[in-house]
Amino acid sequence: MSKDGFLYSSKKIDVSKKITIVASKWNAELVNELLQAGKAHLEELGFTNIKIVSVPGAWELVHAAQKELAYADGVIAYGVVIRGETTHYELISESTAQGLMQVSVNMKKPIGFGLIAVENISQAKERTSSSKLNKGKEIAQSLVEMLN
Ligand code: RBF
Repeated sequence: MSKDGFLYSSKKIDVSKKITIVASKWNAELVNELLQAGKAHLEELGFTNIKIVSVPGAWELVHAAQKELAYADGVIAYGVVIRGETTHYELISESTAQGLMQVSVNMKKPIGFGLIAVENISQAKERTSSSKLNKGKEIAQSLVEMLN
């Protein structure tokens, strides 16, 4: 069980597993909040084999995830897509989501899906700020559960 009461299965967590966090530079400040929360949770559990890979935008998360899964046991992908700032919103958010799912199925390895797709910057802050609903930890918990 993690500190906040999230229940992992009774099996001991294998903290030797290799995890790569892929994170996009678009909306970097917000993405960094997710990354820090996720990484801190993994470290709290005892994972030491954590690699961070930075990519230009959400679109590139798919390629990086596939490349990393050639040797990593699992990947967490963090990105923020904001509708207000991009007419590409649907294209980017949907294709990234589908791409990550496809990679996970093809590589037969889990991916923590941390693409935050929102209407505006205030919703984005709501889901990423460490004082609010930061989703970074929750997504890391899902990956650990799947690795387990
Ligand atoms: N990447 C993001 O991670 N979040 C975004 O909100 C975002 N908006 C974009 C809007 C436009 C108009 C374009 C052209 C790109 C955007 N990208 C965004 C970057 C995209 O994920 C990718 O890095 C670039 O298209 C280069 O391949």
